[in-house]
Amino acid sequence: MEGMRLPVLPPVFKGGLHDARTATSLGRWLGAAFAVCFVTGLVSHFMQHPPGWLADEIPSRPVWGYRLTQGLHVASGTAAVPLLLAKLWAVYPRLFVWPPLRSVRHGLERISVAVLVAGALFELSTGLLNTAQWYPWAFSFVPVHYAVAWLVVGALLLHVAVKAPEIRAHWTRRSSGTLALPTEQGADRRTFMTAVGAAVGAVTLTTVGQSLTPLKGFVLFAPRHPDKGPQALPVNRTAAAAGVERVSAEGYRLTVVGPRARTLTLSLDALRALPQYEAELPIACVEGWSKSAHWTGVRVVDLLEQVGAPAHARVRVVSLQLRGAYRVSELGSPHARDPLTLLALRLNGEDLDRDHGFPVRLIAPNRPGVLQTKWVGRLEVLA
Ligand SMILES: Nc1nc2c(c(=O)[nH]1)N[C@H]1C(S)=C(S)[C@@H](COP(=O)(O)O)O[C@H]1N2
Ligand SMILES: [Mo]
Repeated sequence: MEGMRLPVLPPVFKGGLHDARTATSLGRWLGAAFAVCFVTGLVSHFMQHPPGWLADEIPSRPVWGYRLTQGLHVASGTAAVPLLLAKLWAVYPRLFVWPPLRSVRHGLERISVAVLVAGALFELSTGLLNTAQWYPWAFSFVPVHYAVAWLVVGALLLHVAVKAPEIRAHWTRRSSGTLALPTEQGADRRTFMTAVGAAVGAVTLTTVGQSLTPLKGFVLFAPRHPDKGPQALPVNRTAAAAGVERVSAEGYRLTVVGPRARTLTLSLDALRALPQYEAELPIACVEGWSKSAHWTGVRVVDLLEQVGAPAHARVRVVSLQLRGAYRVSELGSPHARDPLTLLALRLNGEDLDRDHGFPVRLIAPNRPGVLQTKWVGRLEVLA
């Protein structure tokens, strides 16, 4: 190597915390956060977009199921932010290894790390912006966030496989024999890990309250406060934004279309005259906020019986809203049959606010917020 001149001298890193031990300690927490985030993300994906064979297998219980999984998804993603930043800080000197390519294996390893880092940064930043309902990009969030998640998981598994020997060597509390480090460095690492832990605790505590009501007093950074909004419930799309602010109580009609085009048309008064049921059910938005509320209305299953729908019927719920991604949703048969699935007329003891779907909205147990269709005008039985 003597005759060779380096174009740029690689920087020298003297800090003791850019070592494999620190990287492994952080990596296992980051790995755990990513695992929770990935699994709960899959749950969310398949509940929102079930393929045909799965549509009737999505259970309608427990009522708080989606509230829990999506709360975990957003909490684990948020907690991963300080962990990822700390991990990148611990390992960034490796960007400057010299020579940059030692072998084909080394090259592949570096490519997989590049994919992992880019993908992880992409997922966490798009996810965070999504929780803030801010979409400063041209692509459609859901399919891209979903596809890149697979890329990250693939690269992560590869990374763990490649690093298995180092992970094994540094996994236990005390690295053995020759790997043992000076006590001073151990103390530095403990301080660093404590600081990272505190950062994770702080971001979690100040955002998780948008889902976990007992902690709502700590909500500082979360984009939604669970108590803000009419009738103490947040609103995503208002009636004005959806173009349905002029729907009148007198002019309103609900149409229920059954098999062989058997149709039932009900005015709002007719709906109010039907047996009313109550349910305590949460709205659990994909963006991570959720809030339980008290709903009163007509059971969907009762309406289905009136038009002679078969027991296994799947149902399409159509909003009066004319445009927008969330104007139509489907109920798989477990949800359609569930006695807690209501066309709600009332919320927390009052007629629905326009922004919550007046005159009629769908509310069902264990269901993503995007599928809790507001301003419902039509139910169609899909055999
Ligand atoms: N027709 C219609 N229904 C809709 C939406 C919409 O944009 N249009 N938004 C959904 C979303 S994303 C959520 S989280 C819930 C929010 O309900 P809320 O505003 O009553 O809290 O409504 C859902 N129902
Ligand atoms: Mo939502």
